[in-house]
Amino acid sequence: MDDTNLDSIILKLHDADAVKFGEYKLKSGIMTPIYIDLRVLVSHPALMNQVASLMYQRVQEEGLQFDSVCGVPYTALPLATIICSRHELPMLIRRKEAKDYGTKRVVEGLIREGDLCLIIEDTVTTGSSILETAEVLYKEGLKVTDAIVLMDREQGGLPMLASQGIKLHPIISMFKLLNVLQQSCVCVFFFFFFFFFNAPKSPKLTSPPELTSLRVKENSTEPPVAKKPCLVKLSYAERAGLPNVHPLASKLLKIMEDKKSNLCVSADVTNCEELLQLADSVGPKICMLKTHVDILKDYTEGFSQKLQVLAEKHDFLIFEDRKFADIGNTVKQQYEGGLYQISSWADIVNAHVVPGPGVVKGLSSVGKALGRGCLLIAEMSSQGSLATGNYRQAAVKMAEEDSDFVFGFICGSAFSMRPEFIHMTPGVQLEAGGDVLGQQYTTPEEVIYNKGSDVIIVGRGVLEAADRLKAAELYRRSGWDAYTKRLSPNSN
Ligand code: 5BU
Repeated sequence: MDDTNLDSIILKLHDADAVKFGEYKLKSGIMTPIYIDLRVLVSHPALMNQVASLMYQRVQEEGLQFDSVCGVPYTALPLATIICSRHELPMLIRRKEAKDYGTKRVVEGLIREGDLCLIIEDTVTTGSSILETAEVLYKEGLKVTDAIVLMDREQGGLPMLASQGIKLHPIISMFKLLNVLQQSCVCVFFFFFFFFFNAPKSPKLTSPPELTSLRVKENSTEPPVAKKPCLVKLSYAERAGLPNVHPLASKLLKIMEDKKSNLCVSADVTNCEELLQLADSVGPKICMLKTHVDILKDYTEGFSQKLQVLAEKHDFLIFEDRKFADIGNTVKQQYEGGLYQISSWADIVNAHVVPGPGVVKGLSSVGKALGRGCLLIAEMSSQGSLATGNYRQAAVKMAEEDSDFVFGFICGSAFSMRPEFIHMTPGVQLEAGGDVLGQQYTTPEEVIYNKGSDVIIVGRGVLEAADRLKAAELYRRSGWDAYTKRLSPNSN
């Protein structure tokens, strides 16, 4: 999809007053500072046509097969009508109430048992409207596997529908909408933070009081599904059980919950014996051990076997921080071959997104069958990193496209609203600061509580301590306290 076209439509939607800022109650009962009202489209026929084109373009890009199209009443009805009329597709109309005279039908149009119906919707929050329409269609003997939606508020609709067998294809995410508007309207910046991070308490972010009062909050009439729309409010255990979670992510989240640890120690030492001793010592305190196998002076195959035994003994995952960054065919060989044969012992590896999706495809062709997983580097902790702005969005897109292998990100803060993705942050020490070579440090509290990330990655904070085990325990406790504080109902 052409990004410029999408940006221009977002701006037009804003101009048409389809995006409103204030204090609104959604159908689900959730209070929100951002209301998307696409009913206004009927008064803007040119924009309505553009939106319909965008939706049909998505249908084609996804190669969706279906026998009929049904718009969720009422806002999506004209959109479905335009699409069907333009492309001569059979349409169905779902009545909100059955007629009490004549045929008393709840769905108008030609219905053939077993036909596949594509749902069109304007905005999705929890996904309940789409599900309601799908249930009416099921009763008529129709099947529903896909739904196209213009705006996804990213409040649990996608995973909820997926758990019901309906794949949602959103065109504009809330993240994208706010990103585009932010570039043309400074105040949106604040909504962006309030919406996505439930008002982080970073001292750097000062906000006008009137905006603070518009913070997204769940009220007493919260919807039955997607109980906690903000991912940072879900516990690791809850996320481990989500229908779409990658098995390795689920395993990691369970380890984190069981061991009360969101600490990954970065074992940046240069000989195997020292690394194994470190792993054995800090093993009970960590959920993951990160390696740089190519800094070991004396690597042997026996070493990786011993490391796996320790991982089993102490119940942690092994993450080789290899940062693959080549074409698919090359990374495939780097991952499975060479001296280190990384795929044979590392549960997790990571990759830069610079090469494009081929890097993930190459790694996945080796790792998926072995049950391995991959993290994409969306941001780096080093000063002057070029991984900013759209770069992060590109990483999200790549992760979503290969979510059967990619299960999370290396980043400074949480940004994906899909709770099945895990955010991990390096550059962590108990005191903020940096080193002389551009590394920048943030505290566990800032990373986990304010920035909403899930895992702290700590190297020298532990390695340079006089007592490494004691230091690991300090970091474990600090990261865990920040997490429990984030989950507490009183936290923002
Ligand atoms: P430190 O000693 O806590 O600064 O070590 C951090 C580790 O995390 C080190 O192994 C880095 O290679 C790794 N790292 C990082 O610091 N920043 C990044 O953005 C990425 C990895 Br990606």
